[in-house]
Amino acid sequence: MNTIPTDAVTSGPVRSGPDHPAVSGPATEPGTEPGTAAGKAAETAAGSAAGTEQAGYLDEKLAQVRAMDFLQYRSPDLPTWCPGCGYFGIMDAFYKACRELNLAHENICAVSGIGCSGRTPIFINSYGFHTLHGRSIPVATGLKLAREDLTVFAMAGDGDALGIGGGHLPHAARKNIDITFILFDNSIYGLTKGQSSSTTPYEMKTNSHPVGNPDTPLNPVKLALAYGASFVARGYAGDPEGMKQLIKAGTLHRGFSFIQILTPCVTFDKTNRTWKALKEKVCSLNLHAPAPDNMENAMRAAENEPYGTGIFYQDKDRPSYQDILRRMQNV
Ligand SMILES: Cc1ncc(C[n+]2csc(CCOP(=O)(O)OP(=O)(O)O)c2C)c(N)n1
Ligand code: SF4
Repeated sequence: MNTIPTDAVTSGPVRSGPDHPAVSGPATEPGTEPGTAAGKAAETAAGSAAGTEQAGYLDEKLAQVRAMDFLQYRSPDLPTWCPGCGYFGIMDAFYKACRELNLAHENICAVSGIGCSGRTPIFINSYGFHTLHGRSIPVATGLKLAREDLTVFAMAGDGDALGIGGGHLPHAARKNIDITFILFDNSIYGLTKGQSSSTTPYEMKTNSHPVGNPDTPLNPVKLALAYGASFVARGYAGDPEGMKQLIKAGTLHRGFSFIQILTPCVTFDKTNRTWKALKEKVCSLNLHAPAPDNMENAMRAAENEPYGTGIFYQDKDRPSYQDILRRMQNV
């Protein structure tokens, strides 16, 4: 499993923050007293060695980033997210997926609702809609129906998609609208400062429920399966390579693709979905059967593997909404 410190260096801020401390200062050699002349000389030497090592590391990473050529999908606007936010990793994976699919900038449209996750279209070098709260899916649906040639992404936080916008997911899924929906699931309202969301665990203390959340959380993967999504997957913000593969697969899938990304809100959740907790719990999905089109299997995994990542379900044969409309118009 790749983790943020090794892979997502291009999204600078993700390397700092509570669970990803910045590169630590020079260490003093054992046996040299800090503060003495010998100690200071040792500190200076260690410091310059560490500096050289860090510069070498950064040069190497920069060369890798240039070779991958995915920064063309980033807009010139710098994200305003908190240092350490998982969203940097998600966007890193998104840019790389676009690059590897060789998507034409002018044929991509990213549609978001409201929230920290709502800002994503601003940071993509493509067309985009920053719509109303909870409305990324219906706007993306309308766009796709009007312009089938576009690659349409809908992006939303857990509050946006499953709270105020929770009525839209079932219909895009059951109709099999050919869009890719990315759920930025940090299990909290980030933008409005840490209220409980539809995926906040039972009894977790939040700014809206200081003595504990009284509500039972939704299971987004189970919902997507029950609603009839033809592609259902889960990724982790600390695994850019895994997310990139899922976004690519979801984009190539003809029909409604649902991708839940487990991601931390480092500012308003210090106890539940932290980098540390996610790193310990996230694992590859164990589906107990090879075929991803086995619904029973997928449902069991959705119930039993809350931190399993990978593709839960894919039905490649189901016609998309537009395929159905075309067929009906031709009879
Ligand atoms: C109609 C309406 N109701 C409430 C709000 C306040 N509001 C803005 S974003 C948000 C929730 C954001 O949480 P989430 O969707 O999980 O996204 P995140 O900020 O964590 O990315 C709320 C309640 C609003 N902008 N509009
Ligand atoms: S408040 Fe949370 S979700 Fe929003 S940018 Fe900061 S860390 Fe990310």
